[in-house]
Amino acid sequence: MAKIRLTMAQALVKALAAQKTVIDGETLPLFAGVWAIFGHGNVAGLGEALHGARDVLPTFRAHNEQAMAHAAIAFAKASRRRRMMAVTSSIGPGATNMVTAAAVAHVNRLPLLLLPGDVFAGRRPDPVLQQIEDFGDGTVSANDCFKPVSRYFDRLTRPEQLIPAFERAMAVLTDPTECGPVTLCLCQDVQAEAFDYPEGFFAERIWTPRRQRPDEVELAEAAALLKAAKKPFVVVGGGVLYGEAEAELARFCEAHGLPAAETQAGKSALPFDHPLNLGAIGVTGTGAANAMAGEADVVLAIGTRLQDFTTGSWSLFANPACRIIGLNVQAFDAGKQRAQPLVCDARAGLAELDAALAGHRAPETWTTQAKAAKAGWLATAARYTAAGNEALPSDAQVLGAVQRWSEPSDIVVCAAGGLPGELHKLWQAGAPGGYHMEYGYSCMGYEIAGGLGVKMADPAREVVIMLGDGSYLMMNSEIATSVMLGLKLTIVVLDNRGFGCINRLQGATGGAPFNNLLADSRHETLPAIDFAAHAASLGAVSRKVASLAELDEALRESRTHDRTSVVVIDTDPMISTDAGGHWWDVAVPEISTRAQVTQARQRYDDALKARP
Ligand SMILES: Cc1ncc(C[n+]2csc(CCOP(=O)(O)OP(=O)(O)O)c2C)c(N)n1
Ligand SMILES: [Mg+2]
Repeated sequence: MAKIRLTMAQALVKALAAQKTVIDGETLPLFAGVWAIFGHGNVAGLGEALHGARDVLPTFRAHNEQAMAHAAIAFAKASRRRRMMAVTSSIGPGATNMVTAAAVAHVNRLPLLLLPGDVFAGRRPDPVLQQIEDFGDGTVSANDCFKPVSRYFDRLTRPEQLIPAFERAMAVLTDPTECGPVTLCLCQDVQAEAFDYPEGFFAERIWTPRRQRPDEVELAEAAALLKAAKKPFVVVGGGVLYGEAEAELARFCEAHGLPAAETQAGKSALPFDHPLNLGAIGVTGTGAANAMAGEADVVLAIGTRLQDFTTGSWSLFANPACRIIGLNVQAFDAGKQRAQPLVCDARAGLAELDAALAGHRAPETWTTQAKAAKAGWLATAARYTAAGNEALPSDAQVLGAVQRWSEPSDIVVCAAGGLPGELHKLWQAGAPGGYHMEYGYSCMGYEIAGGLGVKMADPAREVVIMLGDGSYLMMNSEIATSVMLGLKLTIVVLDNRGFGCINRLQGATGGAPFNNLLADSRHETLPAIDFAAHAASLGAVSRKVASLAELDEALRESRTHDRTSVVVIDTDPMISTDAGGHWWDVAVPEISTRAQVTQARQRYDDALKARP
């Protein structure tokens, strides 16, 4: 076979550009681009290669490696794992800056190709600048930190290793079951070394998502459980969106009279006003969903990891007879908590389960009960999101204002703080994908960079980022990148002057107000941070508003801007929506000199005893 002589970095870039996918009949590059911050570990090798390929594989520059990876992760999530991005850093600090983001992708099962530079394979100049030097192991570099947070990890110490490493990387990135971060560490000297690569390595390859069909026995068992159920219930996870199964899900629930509730990742799969959609489930769930989940005797959990927020730390499904059916592409998830596994793709699995149920319907009383519970919850929720006259609005009231202004095609983005709980309970998501919540790792600082990635995936939709002052301060630099790239974001900052949700959690576990709100933290001067001035300095249009009425006006204005706009509003740190929700297992000290802690421990022990 003909050979093409290239450096390893040139070959990698050429191979990346050759990967394609077909979406709605259009052939698109699988990799929409490469985020890059250069240093000595990647500028000469990979930097040269990316420059040569910039017309077929765009390179984007940002300000923080973690943020670049957040943007790439959000791009993949908003693209429903059908497209992805790569991120490259230098060695040392640039590389380890991406470790947290690798964990975000790992938890959320999202494809992300990380390309950190690495030390010299030839070790000639050791220790090179930023090389950590392990005293006992010559093969270790800082990049070994990626191993536990990568689904596939490799270090390229010879240029020809790229061929098998790339194959394995692609297999993981495109496999719905294995999907997650892949780290290819690129030794600096090896990036620059030339090799005769076979021409076929660069052949165009079209990736189509695999739709695994269910096993016959598992399907029969699952159908039997559902047919026998008196109170069947569906939990809708992110796998429904990744499987592009939202239409099948709606049909399935309607055909069999099944009430459903959504996890953070599954929200927006069913229309919020679908009569069988009871909204959020779990710790941040609606009263309606949680009441029904508490009675359910069979729970069909579709495409969910069943993390503690979904299961109320395994106290939510309180019916002693309750059985779970785990419909999941990944056997690891499908069998959790002694579930009846149904290992398959959501769309393929729902179609076959539908056929196996042969028109069977849940008891009419159960479905009717669900519809009534939903109506009751909507009335309750409306009280929390209505505008009031308080000096400081609650997060829910700000959410209400954003909701009333939003359009069905808008995408709301969030990740950490008190807002994820409020949004999960109260936000009425528009079109599928209109609710983008990173709540697998709930990583503060994901929001703005993530919003940028969402906008790149779906430029026609308005992206609205809601975040707290804490998340904003942790990572805001990509506001400047959004302005530079002409990618408009609307950012609403809820400033409650500290880590409001953790302060409330501290109080609930008996703790003294300590080290969460700025006022309760060691200080000489209480900070008065001007977020609007800060955002303006990064190039955004910005405005601080003094009331919900002014917020309405600022939001209306923001829709007319073509530049990123930031609206800041002060909120009450002490209030959150107390309706709905469920117990969450947060361990309280057994011994304390504080009476409040001892009392909280008593409540905790009682809750542990009450668990099913
Ligand atoms: C990177 C990271 N560090 C710490 C946490 C733990 N944590 C969760 S929410 C939170 C406070 C967030 O503050 P803010 O963004 O102001 O939101 P608020 O709680 O005030 O609504 C903290 C510290 C986290 N989720 N992510
Ligand atoms: Mg805050």
